[in-house]
Amino acid sequence: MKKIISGNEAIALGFRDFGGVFASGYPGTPSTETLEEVARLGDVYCEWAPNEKVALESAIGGSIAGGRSLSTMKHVGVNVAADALLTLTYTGVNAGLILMVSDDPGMHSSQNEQDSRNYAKFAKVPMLDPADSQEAYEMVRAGFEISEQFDTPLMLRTTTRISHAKGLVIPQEKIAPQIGEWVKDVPKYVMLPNFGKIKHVEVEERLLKLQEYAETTPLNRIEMRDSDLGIITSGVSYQHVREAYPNASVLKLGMSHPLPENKIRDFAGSVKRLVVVEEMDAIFEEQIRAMGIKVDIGKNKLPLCGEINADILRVALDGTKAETASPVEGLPQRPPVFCPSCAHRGLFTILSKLKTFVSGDIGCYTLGALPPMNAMHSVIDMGASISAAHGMAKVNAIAGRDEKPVAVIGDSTFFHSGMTGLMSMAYNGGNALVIIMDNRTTGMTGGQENPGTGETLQGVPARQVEMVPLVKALGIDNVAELNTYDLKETEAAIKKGLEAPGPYVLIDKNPCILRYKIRKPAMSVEEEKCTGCRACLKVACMALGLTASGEKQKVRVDPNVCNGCGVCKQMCKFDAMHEIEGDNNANL
Ligand SMILES: Cc1ncc(C[n+]2csc(CCOP(=O)(O)OP(=O)(O)O)c2C)c(N)n1
Repeated sequence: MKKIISGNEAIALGFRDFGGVFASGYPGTPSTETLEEVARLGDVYCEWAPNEKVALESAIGGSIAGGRSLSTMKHVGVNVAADALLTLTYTGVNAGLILMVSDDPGMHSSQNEQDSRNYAKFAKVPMLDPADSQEAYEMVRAGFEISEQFDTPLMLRTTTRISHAKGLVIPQEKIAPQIGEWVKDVPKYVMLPNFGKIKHVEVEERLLKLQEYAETTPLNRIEMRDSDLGIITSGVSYQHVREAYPNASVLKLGMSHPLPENKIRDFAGSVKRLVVVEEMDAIFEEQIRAMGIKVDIGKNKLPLCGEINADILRVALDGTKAETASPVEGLPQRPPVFCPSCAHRGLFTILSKLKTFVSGDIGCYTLGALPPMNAMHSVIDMGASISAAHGMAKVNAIAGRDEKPVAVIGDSTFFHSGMTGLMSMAYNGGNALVIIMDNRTTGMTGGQENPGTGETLQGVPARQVEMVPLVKALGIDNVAELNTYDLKETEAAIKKGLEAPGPYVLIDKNPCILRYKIRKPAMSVEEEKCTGCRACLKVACMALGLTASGEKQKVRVDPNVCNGCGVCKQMCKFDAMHEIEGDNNANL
């Protein structure tokens, strides 16, 4: 039956339909829904790993044991998994192994804009680049076949638009999972230098064979139309090319690594003007130029940063201005803010007041860096809060500066890669205050399960890792609990942690109100008592607003949005805020 589904859902369906046995991933936009959909489909085993390295290594194990395996992650996740990937390429696979990676051109929801095609080149593995949901589905089958035929892991790359846009998928006949033998093969799977040297030669030979395959596979196709303009492209850029230049001839690369040199040469020879259209890095263009082929337009006109669309193409290729409607002007800015009654709000209200240096991390709490909190001063990658704070404290000590940094990290990020930093801090005699916002979910990516939630990806009860014993086991003696809904208590606890010598860990255990659907009575403002001082607005809650202009403006609470955490009430010196009695937020 035909379906209209996203690229992520299509990959999940392909995994289910084409003999998938084992899948492991770590959430990250825009890849997250893939594994959630595998879980929803239900027929195939899948799980969340605590980080991408573990996810890929588990999938490697699945493949060695004979089951077609999948590992899913966002682009930056491959950095975490790269150690495994760069040697996996030597061992090769037993059953087919696909690493699905989702890039985020335009950085809709990411800390950088890296182009994963670099990893395919770097790791010398084949990469497929679907241009719509149907291709995403079919490329799972092709991916498993290539992986098994060439004894290689394969990268299946999407970008945000391919992952999230919905399109038609016509499912194909299912291939039943067949679990192969679990064979001991030391020279293949034990990458000691002597075996590795042999394997490296094989990897180079494999790449040549893959190049030959790329020449003939229908995954790379030439669509000859008008020969005045020829465009080489792949993935979502193919859609933009077709929209902007429906009459142009196109070489569509479904396989974005390795490239089919002869096919490219033939195509270039058959068109008058050659254009290479690719988002982000000039991966194709550099290789095509290195083949000695003249590229008329590439990154000399097209952007290296952000997404491409049909308008950008038209402007770059022949300077024609797009005739699309311009966006409505004058709309109010809506910067992202913490959810009403999120436990992170109280923490940042106090950190903002104390003006300490906050070494931040990646999660919902990163919003603490934005106005009006302005209370996070570095954010690099997942887990960096603790290790960076450690380095800061060491240099502060050398410089004779008496200031202790604060690291803020969430539970999922702590499990992902914060634990090793904390262990290092304990081991190396560090001196930072670490605040773990243990809201028992991976909030930022939509509330996924993790080793602390007590549930698996399927919602089945699971072993729940307790934070306090874990932190103590890593070598930290000073561990205390924190309740960020209580501002006075939070301020006192942070001051104590900053004054105490050595590493100090505070753990806030308030659960994510969205994930756990927590509802509290809403607040209201007693108008006579409100002086309009706006102290409560410092907590940056979207439930708070001002009364209509004209008279002296006072604060009002939207009861449909307020979730009664009471943090704003604690900011009010005039006792103007109260819970609405009996209100159980029935509107929500
Ligand atoms: C290497 C890497 N993998 C995945 C992500 C996507 N991501 C951003 S924040 C985050 C986890 C947030 O969870 P947590 O630390 O518990 O904080 P919360 O959002 O719940 O406050 C994830 C998975 C990323 N940015 N980098």
